[in-house]
Amino acid sequence: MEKQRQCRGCGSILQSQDPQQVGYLPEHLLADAGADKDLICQRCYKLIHYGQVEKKSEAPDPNRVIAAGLQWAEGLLIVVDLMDFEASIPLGLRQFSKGKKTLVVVNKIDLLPSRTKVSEAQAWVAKQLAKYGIAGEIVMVSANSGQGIIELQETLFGLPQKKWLVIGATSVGKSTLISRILKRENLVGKGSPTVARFPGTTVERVQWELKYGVIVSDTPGFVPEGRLLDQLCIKCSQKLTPAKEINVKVYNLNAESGLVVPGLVAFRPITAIEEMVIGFTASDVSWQRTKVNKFSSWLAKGCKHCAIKDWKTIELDIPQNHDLVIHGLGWVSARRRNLKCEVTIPASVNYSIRENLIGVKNY
Ligand SMILES: Nc1nc2c(ncn2[C@@H]2O[C@H](COP(=O)(O)OP(=O)(O)OP(=O)(O)O)[C@@H](O)[C@H]2O)c(=O)[nH]1
Ligand SMILES: [Mg+2]
Ligand SMILES: [Zn+2]
Ligand SMILES: [Zn+2]
Repeated sequence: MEKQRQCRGCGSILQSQDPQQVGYLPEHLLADAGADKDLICQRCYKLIHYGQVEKKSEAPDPNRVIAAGLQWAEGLLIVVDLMDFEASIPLGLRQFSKGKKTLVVVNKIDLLPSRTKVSEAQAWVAKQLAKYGIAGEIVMVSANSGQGIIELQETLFGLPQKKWLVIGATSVGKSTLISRILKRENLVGKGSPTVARFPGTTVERVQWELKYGVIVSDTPGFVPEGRLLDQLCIKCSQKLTPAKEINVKVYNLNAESGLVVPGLVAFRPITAIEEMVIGFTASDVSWQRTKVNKFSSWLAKGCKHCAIKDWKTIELDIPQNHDLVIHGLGWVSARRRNLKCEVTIPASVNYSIRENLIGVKNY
């Protein structure tokens, strides 16, 4: 039987039968390529050269691919997204990481407002991880800017484990991280993992050999339960993936005025007095201040492709200096005192209340 060949960008098994499925490459390109040539599928080609694909393709079950990777690995690089922390925590991994060396790589620190110190965010992460029962050395990085990557490489090269599985939720930046390491090692000649601003880019496991026999393996991200980002069309999920420093805005709200992200969420304090609220979102979306009686018309203004039909409205107390996080969207923060509020979100989306990531800390 002819050996199956893999796309070097996303790991898909190359095929010439179905353009709708991952790994498609027209027959003449696949048949004519020399056996040692690195190939990339049509979807990766479009992503790399035009930064775009129109539709999500059908892909293998990421959990099956991750499970096979766990059998192979000696060490785990668990990647989490600092800007979508709760949603990207791999709770299911706790049982698999036993007996394996684990590094928790906290990515996207370049998106922190410039006033927030990385050391302060790291202390916050340590406290949160302890709550979730996740152990492992924490390394704060930005795969995009390269911050923290030298430290990560030095840690990796100093350890006896050689087989490292890079693992985490979709879109946390696993492929960008590997790509950044390959660049630093001058290994880009061998191609690099495909990166895209929407979830589900990597579809099979792809391995890269670094110095000292260290192998890093890219994996497809697991899809977190209740994260808005995964439930939207490609265009909308691109908007919710922050590219630049996150949006931070202060609002004074009362019982008649609240905040919306059109088509996605509405938030209002239930209070007699004026409240100061800080809203955080990705660079390309923002909370908008509006009258509470306009909420339903704003919520109806969603994208046609991912129009949301089922909503839930929840009454909550946000303690002072805590955030209400809408998974995969952003958060609002109560500053002056505890805040009683009401939030309307898609029925399938989760939320969390946590200590401030950005701002006042009482450690
Ligand atoms: N600002 C910023 N964006 C990042 C960083 N790392 C990755 N990204 C962006 O996050 C998005 C997803 O990156 P990928 O590397 O494709 O993420 P992944 O974890 O491999 O995703 P899947 O393959 O879908 O599981 C892209 O838009 C990246 O540019 C970072 O350090 N900072
Ligand atoms: Mg990837
Ligand atoms: Zn590909
Ligand atoms: Zn949409």
